[in-house]
Amino acid sequence: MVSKPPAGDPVQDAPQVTPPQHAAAGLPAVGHTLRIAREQMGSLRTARTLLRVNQKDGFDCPGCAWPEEDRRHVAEFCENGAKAVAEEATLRRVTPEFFAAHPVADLAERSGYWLGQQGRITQPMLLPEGGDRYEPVTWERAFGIVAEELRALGSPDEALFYTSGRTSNEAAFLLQLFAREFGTNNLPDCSNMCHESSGSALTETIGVGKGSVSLEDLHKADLIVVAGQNPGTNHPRMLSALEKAKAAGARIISVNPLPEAGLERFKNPQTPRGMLKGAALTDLFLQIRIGGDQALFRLLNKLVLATPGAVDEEFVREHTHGYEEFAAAAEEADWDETLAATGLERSEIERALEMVLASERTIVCWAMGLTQHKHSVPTIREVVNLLLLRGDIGRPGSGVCPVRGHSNVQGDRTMGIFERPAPAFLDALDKEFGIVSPRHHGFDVVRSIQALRDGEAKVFFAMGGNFVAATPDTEVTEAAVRRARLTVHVSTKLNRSHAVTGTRALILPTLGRTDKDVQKGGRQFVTVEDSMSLVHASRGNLPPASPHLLSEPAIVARMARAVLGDGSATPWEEFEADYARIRDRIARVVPGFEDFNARLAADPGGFALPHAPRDERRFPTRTGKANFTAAPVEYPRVPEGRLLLQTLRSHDQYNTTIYGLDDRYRGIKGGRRVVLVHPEDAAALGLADGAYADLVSEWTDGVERRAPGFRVVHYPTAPGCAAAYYPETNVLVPLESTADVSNTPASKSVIVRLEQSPSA
Ligand SMILES: Nc1nc2c(c(=O)[nH]1)N[C@H]1C(S)=C(S)[C@@H](COP(=O)(O)OP(=O)(O)OC[C@H]3O[C@@H](n4cnc5c(=O)[nH]c(N)nc54)[C@H](O)[C@@H]3O)O[C@H]1N2
Ligand SMILES: Nc1nc2c(c(=O)[nH]1)N[C@H]1C(S)=C(S)[C@@H](COP(=O)(O)OP(=O)(O)OC[C@H]3O[C@@H](n4cnc5c(=O)[nH]c(N)nc54)[C@H](O)[C@@H]3O)O[C@H]1N2
Ligand SMILES: [Mo]
Repeated sequence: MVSKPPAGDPVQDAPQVTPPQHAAAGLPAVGHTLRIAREQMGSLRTARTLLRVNQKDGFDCPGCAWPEEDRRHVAEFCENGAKAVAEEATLRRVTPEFFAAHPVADLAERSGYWLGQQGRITQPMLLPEGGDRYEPVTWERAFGIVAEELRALGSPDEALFYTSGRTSNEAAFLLQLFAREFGTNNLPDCSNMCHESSGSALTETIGVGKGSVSLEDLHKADLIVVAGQNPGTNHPRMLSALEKAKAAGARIISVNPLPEAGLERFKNPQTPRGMLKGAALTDLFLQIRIGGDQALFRLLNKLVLATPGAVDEEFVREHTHGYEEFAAAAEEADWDETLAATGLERSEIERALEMVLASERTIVCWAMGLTQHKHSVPTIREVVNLLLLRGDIGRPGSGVCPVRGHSNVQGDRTMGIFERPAPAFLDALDKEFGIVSPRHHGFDVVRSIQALRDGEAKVFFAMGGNFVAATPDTEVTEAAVRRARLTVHVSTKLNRSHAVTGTRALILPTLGRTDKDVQKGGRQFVTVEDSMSLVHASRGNLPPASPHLLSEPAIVARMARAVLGDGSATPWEEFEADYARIRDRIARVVPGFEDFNARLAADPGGFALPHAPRDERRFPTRTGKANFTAAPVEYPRVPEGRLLLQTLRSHDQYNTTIYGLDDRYRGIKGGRRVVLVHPEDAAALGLADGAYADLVSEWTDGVERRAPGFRVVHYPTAPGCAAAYYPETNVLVPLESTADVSNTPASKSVIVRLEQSPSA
């Protein structure tokens, strides 16, 4: 299987390479932001829009899920948040004339960058059966087609309802309600590819699948471990919190195969001093081999256990379960094996231990570097073991901090977007709406692709996102999606998923975060939940990109009426007219949302959801205690002459949305088809810096997956490891290569060989 770079792209992918930088943000970042914003929005709209980001009466930044500081800066956004806003608030438009001029086959030849640059979609579009291009369609006809196809299914479980994490609480609640009234739990979401491993590990160990810290906790911590995360690019506002923590005396350990600029030094664009000088953030950089984290934490745990007085015995006795078994397993940890698994020096691990022991309040933050491996769930459980040993859950300044991606991915899950809902949730939903939700589990993302591939699923509906580009095994996935009877995408912008269609396809254009939303009941706002369980309102203020757009809640409500007809007693029309009525129902179904509307009215800045381990050291697990766990230590074994490839984000992208072709902090300009390789590995493979190579993934199924023409960049990554950007490399990730338990694609550990190729 070969994935070629798209042919129909006027922009040449011709990467230029300079040495990586050692600091993030600061003046160049501000200039870069304003340039991108003005190109998309013009000067006036740039000023109007960027001033509303993350303000109490404004809209929630559509970038990442990092929370806002309580006293907000006038400019409570970052370079990459501004890019996300500019991408949505752009003045460019994709009209029916555009679709008339570009058959689907033509769109399929374009790069994701080109597609995104065309602008906001203005009208609902239909690709009819046998047609070669999208045609305008009325909303009524569009929902009629969805109803025809859904009603024609042999079983509701032949339909899939995907959600990307930008969807508001209100829209997400309606979508899961609709799916369950229709009769399926097939609610895959981007979380399945993202923090599912965190949710799985945390639910098992502490009873709540969410982080247990607030911003104030970060400010109070003695030690913050940042493992498998690149905040300088992906959560830039987190750097302000780390800076604040450091100023208050915290120390920071970063665990990463790459030296990431933001973690080394941060130039805060919101303070004059910060702009010029910047602060060193990391005290100890553990340049770990990809997938070595479980071994590292296991050995640290053994060393903590062996240190007199280091274990919080009272906490362990009162609040935990499984200590003996875990301690026995930790006892087995071995220095030699750990050094081999991690590639670290003994002295580095000893230094980390000293810092752990010196800390009374430790927080561990992580993102995709920990969640996208075969053994991600046991890795995160091992992190929890350390915090439990030290009593670092449910006291100020300490805890677990999985840093979420999409701005409302956590909220969507809270609203019931989950293929394996808890029975208590379904009971409450059924009682409120007088329905009978299916109790059997639905399909997650990987199972959904398999179901499409095997003909078990026939209708694919996506609330946002870019399914075929975000998912693994591009060739397999695209072929699977093409087997569908109908594909439907609720989207703001054009992307590859609109070009890879079922027999019929619909594009339903929708309002974004920045757009003003007016319904029969007046001007509406929506709500979101950030990575620290804070719920707050988001209100767009720009005139919508076109008069033909519908909001996401309106789309679900109208689809539900078309599909369910008189069979549904749910007041869909009322929900569309006034989102406060949706929130009234959320308040009665979802714990923690009692008096939802009243609390928002009292403080639009929002409220924190309850979190039993954080608030009262109560652990709602199977055992009623926090669980120590003792899984065997695993790490990837890479055959001779092969490298372990991680697929990650550049600085100029938001997942599959490409803002530009630079990765400034890593010194890459003007191209994305690069592979970062340690100079010694490159030398052993005979690959000079600037050579071109095909990346070929080797998996147990014997199928050869190839991504051709990557420029080799000699780069200070951990030896044996390589890195290249997603989504170009998704073709290399086998569909069946997933994390145990969470079934998350193992996008951070792909065994590859590099074959020299003539050129790009
Ligand atoms: N600007 C911008 N912001 C974003 C996004 C975006 O694309 N652009 N995406 C959003 C989303 S959905 C998400 S989930 C987050 C993603 O945020 P991140 O998780 O920071 O994103 P990645 O680029 O995947 O980076 C993974 C990091 O983990 C490291 N890593 C890889 N393998 C390992 C390992 O085995 N061990 C350790 N310790 N480290 C490892 C990599 O070197 C890299 O620094 O960001 C969100 N925010
Ligand atoms: N190889 C590899 N694969 C990965 C990852 C990786 O690290 N490596 N990361 C994974 C992760 S963490 C994630 S979260 C997924 C992301 O998977 P997705 O969430 O599916 O992908 P995005 O690229 O974020 O989706 C972008 C599209 O969303 C639409 N959109 C934007 N705003 C809105 C809106 O307000 N409403 C609606 N309806 N649509 C909107 C636009 O049309 C845009 O093109 O990818 C995963 N895939
Ligand atoms: Mo994500």
